[in-house]
Amino acid sequence: MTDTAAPNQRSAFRTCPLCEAGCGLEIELVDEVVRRIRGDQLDVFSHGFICPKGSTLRQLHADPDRITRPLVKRDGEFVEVTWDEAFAAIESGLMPLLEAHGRDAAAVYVGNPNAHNLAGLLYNRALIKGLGSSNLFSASTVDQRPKEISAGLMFGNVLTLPVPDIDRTDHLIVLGANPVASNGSLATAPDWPGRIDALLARGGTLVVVDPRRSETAELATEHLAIRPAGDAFFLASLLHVLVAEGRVDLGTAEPYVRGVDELARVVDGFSPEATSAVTGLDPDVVTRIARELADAPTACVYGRIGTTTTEYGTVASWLVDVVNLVTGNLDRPGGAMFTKAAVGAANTRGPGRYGRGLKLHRRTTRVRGLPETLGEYPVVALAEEIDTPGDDRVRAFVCVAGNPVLSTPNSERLDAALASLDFMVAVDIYVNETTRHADVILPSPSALQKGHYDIALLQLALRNVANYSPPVLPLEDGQLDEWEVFARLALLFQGFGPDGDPGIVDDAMVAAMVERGVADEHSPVYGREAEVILDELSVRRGPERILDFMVRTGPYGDGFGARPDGLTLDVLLSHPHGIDLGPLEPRLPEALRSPDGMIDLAPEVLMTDLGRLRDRLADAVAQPFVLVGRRHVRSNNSWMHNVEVLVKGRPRCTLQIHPDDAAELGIDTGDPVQVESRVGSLTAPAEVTDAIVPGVVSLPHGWGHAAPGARLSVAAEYAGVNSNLLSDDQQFDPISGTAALNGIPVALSAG
Ligand SMILES: Nc1nc2c(c(=O)[nH]1)N[C@H]1C(S)=C(S)[C@@H](COP(=O)(O)OP(=O)(O)OC[C@H]3O[C@@H](n4cnc5c(=O)[nH]c(N)nc54)[C@H](O)[C@@H]3O)O[C@H]1N2
Ligand SMILES: Nc1nc2c(c(=O)[nH]1)N[C@H]1C(S)=C(S)[C@@H](COP(=O)(O)OP(=O)(O)OC[C@H]3O[C@@H](n4cnc5c(=O)[nH]c(N)nc54)[C@H](O)[C@@H]3O)O[C@H]1N2
Ligand code: SF4
Ligand SMILES: [Mo]
Repeated sequence: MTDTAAPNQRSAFRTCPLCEAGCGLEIELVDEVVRRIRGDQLDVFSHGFICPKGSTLRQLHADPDRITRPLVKRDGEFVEVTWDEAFAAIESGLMPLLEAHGRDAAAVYVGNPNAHNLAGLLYNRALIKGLGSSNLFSASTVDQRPKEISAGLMFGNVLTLPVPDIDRTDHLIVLGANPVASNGSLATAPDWPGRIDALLARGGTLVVVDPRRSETAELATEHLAIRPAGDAFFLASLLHVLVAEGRVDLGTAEPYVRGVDELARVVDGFSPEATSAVTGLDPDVVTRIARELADAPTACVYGRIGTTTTEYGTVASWLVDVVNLVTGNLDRPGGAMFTKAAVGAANTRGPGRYGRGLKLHRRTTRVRGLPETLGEYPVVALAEEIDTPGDDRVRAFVCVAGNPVLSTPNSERLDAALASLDFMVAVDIYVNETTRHADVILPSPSALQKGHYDIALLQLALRNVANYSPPVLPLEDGQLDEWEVFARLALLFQGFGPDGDPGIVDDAMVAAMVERGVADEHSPVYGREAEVILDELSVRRGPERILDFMVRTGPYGDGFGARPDGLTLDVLLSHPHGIDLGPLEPRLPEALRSPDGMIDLAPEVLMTDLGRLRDRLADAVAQPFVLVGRRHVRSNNSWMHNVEVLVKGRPRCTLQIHPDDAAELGIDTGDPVQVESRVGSLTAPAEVTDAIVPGVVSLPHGWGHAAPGARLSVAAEYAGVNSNLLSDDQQFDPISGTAALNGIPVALSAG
């Protein structure tokens, strides 16, 4: 925070927590009221860039619909209660269920905002451990889980995933991502549009592979309109050409790669001619794209949500990295590189290169026997775990910063299942489509009242940067901080009653971290007295204390004296615009964490799954219509439609359809179209556009705000429809359990 001219005015600087880009914000306050939010010109990473959502932290904070006091449902209506009453209601509603039916009687869903939230990232684990249920679900299985698994299998750690070095590359291929709207994902960088402009300005090329001519495709040198779910086949064909033409070159990664001999087995049967019916792409074009990749001085393939959320998500995610690897582009500037994050990265701990690797599928769900990944079950199984009778069914639900009724498949079934629960508690800021089913809602403070360090996403940044923002505004009198809510829930779940002291959890967590550090020969505090370290940290509590320890023991940290000019939380606090730790550098083999210290090019489970793709090639039946999603720069998943400045104007929840298909159906822009899938149906207004290929229609997710009992007065006026009424809980990628949110077969009729 810095003081400006008038004593009642000041500017504060804070990282935007709304998406992965993490732009720096300059927040002007007058009399401690936020007046204006702009891009922070001095931010070391974003240099003043923000999107239209960034400035709306002000409206979100001031939104009269935002919950600021705990709510308990009495006779079907939410009433405001004290914190003590709310926790007492959880104790009396939940604990008897757990005692009678066991811990698995409760399920947890951890939603997307937790990924951008210090309290969520640090304290959720205590809550989950305290609950002790194996029924853990999260947004990961409607998102990035396939990429985490392919990275875990190849490199040994799920967040050791290569990011596209777009600032230095000559040739970028983007599959199933629209960073001009989304601002990028699993590739943290503010201002993707500016970075793409710079790529093109320096003579580089951008190829976008997408069934829609997206905003990013509009900027591209070339757009390939692939059929939905075609990416794994397209990538296999690129490999086929590279192998057939003797263009395989592992570059500097070569000494650390095993499985190269298996390449022939990977590509067997996937010539561009063989995959053309599934991808919809001309074989000559695919062959040329492969040659261009091999010829480019540096190149990088980057795949995102359109590649992960399909039935072949894990194979596609794997093949992206294989293509980068065999064109010599892994771990070199301009290719796909590994970030060296200041905080929290598993790939900066320990001796380097060797690790435990990834174990998959250790247990399965009760009803369908779907396997676990990274300790979680696929969210496509959540509804059935609640609504399928049985003594061991899920009867209670804890929802932390999630809105699965709008964001997960077969929503109608989940909506009904949540209504049938014996007890539900939510930690959230709105009464929305999901939280309306809760018996108790515990509010978290607004973003402006919380400190911020993006522990997760800075591990995937396109530069090494560190940036901590303290809270801009204080908590209200008596308001609990979000970490205190999580800690108190953790104690309650463990049986310590409703009024536990959150400090107990906090102290125990930091003590455990310090104990581990002093006992770890690779930690800079190895062999030191835990008491002395704890004492040095004791000026703070909560997330800031834990963060201080993580920063100081991280790769750039001061090591509590070992490296006196290293980073501490104090150093971060004195750099409100962030600290630039430099461009990404090659990190092989030290970044690996695999059991044998090698990159596995051909993990067995993925090699086996290729059989499923070969079967698909054999019966490539043309589907009538398939549905895909899309994002808009003024939306953020399901929860920012209550901000008037973001939703006003032309309706955005439209069904994009090609003019030929529209003509066949006899519809025009604005006409209602009925869309039906195996699990549900809805009616949406048509948007006739040649930006989408024939046979494919697109609807954005996160809309459908007409639910009775929700308190979203603005969003209700711009309700739209919920696209996940159509996505199918039986259609998913079997390795990761991730839902196929793209490529859903649908039938259309004029509505
Ligand atoms: N069809 C289709 N479905 C999709 C997708 C798609 O592309 N197509 N995308 C998927 C993806 S990638 C994701 S990540 C998921 C997201 O889906 P979810 O994980 O369900 O997340 P959101 O929709 O963002 O809902 C976030 C919730 O957190 C609340 N919230 C916001 N800020 C805070 C906070 O600071 N603290 C607390 N406690 N609560 C807060 C909001 O009110 C809201 O209820 O959706 C997925 N669903
Ligand atoms: N404005 C905004 N920004 C966001 C979000 C948001 O909701 N709004 N959500 C955030 C979150 S949680 C995430 S995970 C990221 C996601 O960020 P992105 O991955 O960039 O997601 P989208 O913008 O939905 O772009 C996905 C693209 O994939 C295309 N597509 C669909 N199916 C296929 C397919 O089978 N193959 C190929 N090649 N393409 C396909 C779609 O047409 C679309 O253009 O965005 C984040 N940023
Ligand atoms: S792109 Fe927009 S929403 Fe994302 S961090 Fe930047 S300002 Fe926030
Ligand atoms: Mo996401």
